[in-house]
Amino acid sequence: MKPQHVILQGAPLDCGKNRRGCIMGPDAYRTAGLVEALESLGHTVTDIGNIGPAPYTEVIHPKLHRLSETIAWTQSLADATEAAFARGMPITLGGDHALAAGTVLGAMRHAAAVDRPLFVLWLDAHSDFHTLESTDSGNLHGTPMGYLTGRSDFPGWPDLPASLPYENIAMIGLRSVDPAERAALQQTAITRVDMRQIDESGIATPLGAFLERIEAVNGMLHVSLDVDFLDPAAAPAVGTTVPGGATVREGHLVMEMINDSELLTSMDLVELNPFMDERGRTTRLMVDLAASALGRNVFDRPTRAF
Ligand code: EXY
Ligand code: MN
Ligand code: MN
Ligand code: MN
Repeated sequence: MKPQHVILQGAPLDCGKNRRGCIMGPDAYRTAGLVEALESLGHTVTDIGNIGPAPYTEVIHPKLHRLSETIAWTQSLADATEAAFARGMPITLGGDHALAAGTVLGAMRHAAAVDRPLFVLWLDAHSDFHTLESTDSGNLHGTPMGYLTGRSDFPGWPDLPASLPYENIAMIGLRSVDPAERAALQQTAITRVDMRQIDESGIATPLGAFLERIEAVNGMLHVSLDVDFLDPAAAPAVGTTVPGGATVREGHLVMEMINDSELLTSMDLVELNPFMDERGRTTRLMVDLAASALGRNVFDRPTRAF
């Protein structure tokens, strides 16, 4: 990837589920050396620090956890991400996956302003495609794709400039999709790549096809990387572990292909729960993967030998 000016923004959002800990994510990435890793690749980095939610008053909802706070974060993160595009490439340090409602909305606004189509690569065990009605858990980190695609009303949430087209989404790594999500996904043109397909055919073929479609129309690419995309043996620091996930090499291959494509325009690193990590190894892996997406080869580490 050509040298970028990276805008790091911390989003210590912890309201998308009950288990606490993602609030510590942004500082864990900083501690693990994300800024230095990106600078060593030739990029310049501005860390704007941590963002907070827009002002809000929590109104207790009978089913949905911390709905008002999540809406307030969506507002502030959409504004911050849109503003960051004026200066460089936004990379958002989560925080749980509810934050993607705001970051992708910000990217959608920017894409509309520059008249380019936005594509989203969702690297996750889950589809996060619930509506406010279909979620059983009431955990809003399971809903950002439902919101962004406009498949249902999200009253009180920021308006979308337009719905994110299903054709512009690829979900890779799926292995925990609720029945209501599955039924809805089957009605869409979202590219869905589950772990069985990855086992049988590899991860490069569907990803390569998606990247080619983006390149063909001069699209922007937002990557939303959920820690639980990875196998919990490699990445234990997440509250929603699902066995049978992507290997370290599959993760790096995805990032290396993204780097080669020169298509990346924004990224989220989400669901890291440092409270559950083992001597920082999940955090370091996420830093390595982010660096791979922006230019580092896995065999080219300056600080650690194999
Ligand atoms: N589908 C489940 C739910 O709605 O509660 C689990 C969602 C987990 C979401 C994680 C972050 O990707
Ligand atoms: Mn997720
Ligand atoms: Mn997930
Ligand atoms: Mn559910």
